[in-house]
Amino acid sequence: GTKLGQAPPPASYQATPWFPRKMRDLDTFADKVLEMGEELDSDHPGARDLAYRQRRAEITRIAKQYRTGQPLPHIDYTEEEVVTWGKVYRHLTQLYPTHACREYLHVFPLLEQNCGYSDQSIPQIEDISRFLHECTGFTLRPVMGLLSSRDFLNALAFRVFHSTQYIRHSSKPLYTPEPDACHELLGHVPLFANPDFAAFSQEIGLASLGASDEDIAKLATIYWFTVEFGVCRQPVDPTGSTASGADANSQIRAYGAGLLSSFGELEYCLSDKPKLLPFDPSKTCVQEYPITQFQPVYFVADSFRDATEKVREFARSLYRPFDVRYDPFSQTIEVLDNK
Ligand code: HBI
Ligand code: FE
Repeated sequence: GTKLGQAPPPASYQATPWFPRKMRDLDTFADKVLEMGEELDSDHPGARDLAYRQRRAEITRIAKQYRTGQPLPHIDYTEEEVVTWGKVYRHLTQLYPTHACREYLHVFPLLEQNCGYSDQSIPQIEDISRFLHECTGFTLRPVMGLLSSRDFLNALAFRVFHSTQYIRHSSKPLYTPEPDACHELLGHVPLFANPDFAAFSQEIGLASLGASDEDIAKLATIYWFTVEFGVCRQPVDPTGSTASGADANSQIRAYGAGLLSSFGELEYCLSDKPKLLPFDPSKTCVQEYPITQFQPVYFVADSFRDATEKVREFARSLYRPFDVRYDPFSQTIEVLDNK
């Protein structure tokens, strides 16, 4: 309830939007995709390949039917899909030692040992989800395609990441206009095994529960410049490369999934071409960005812990008439009506 002396809600905050309170509530997202769920755009590399479109429809249908508590769908990948995955895998793994952050490099061999990561086969999200759960409590859920920012971020509050299972079209192995399994499994998955990164991701998710549309847009922009396109400063590895923005004692490395899953942009982001700015949620949240070109601007985090603290402080500055807390034992959101 409203306490005496408390500022009234800003005009931009209407009634509290619905948000998931328990794990099963995420089932309501299953058929709410924005685009690319069942149809492909006319400029999609696979748009005129009937066999590809049927394959996409099959994998999409499987995601649509998934419900909380069921085993995660096993996909029998075709030879062609494995070949495409293998090309992406070999290209990217060649760059990781000099371009990926140390947390990513620490986890990657564990995924090879425990989850079947290799250039010869596509790992199954069931195996990955079990591994992540043991590391940080993160789990994966299949998804048809792009969710709204609100739904996608809300799931992060539960340490749930929505993962597509289809593979990009074989005609353009190093390009995809949308998230695919290569992006999810090579770009996103490794860092969800890191406790500090898991906490950071959940922090954005918690801030998104019941947030105004305006604040969701800000949080989605923060997500974009961190989880998708974040770079970080870390101590120099004497065997590694140096990049712009680094000094004698520090170097810049990539941790964003959009970078770690893109051969071209992973090289570009550490070159002297883009502009680097310090990560500061109140500034980052209003930065404009292109979605179909390399980013002109990246934000540099000092550490995942520092970034988490900054997002928590930023979230406190947003208006919401309650606090939230995640209870991992019951997998529910507690709403603290204390404001
Ligand atoms: N949906 N399935 C899916 N995967 C994403 O990576 C994703 C999404 N919806 C929105 C989104 N990412 C972000 O760009 C932000 O809007 C949160
Ligand atoms: Fe992504």
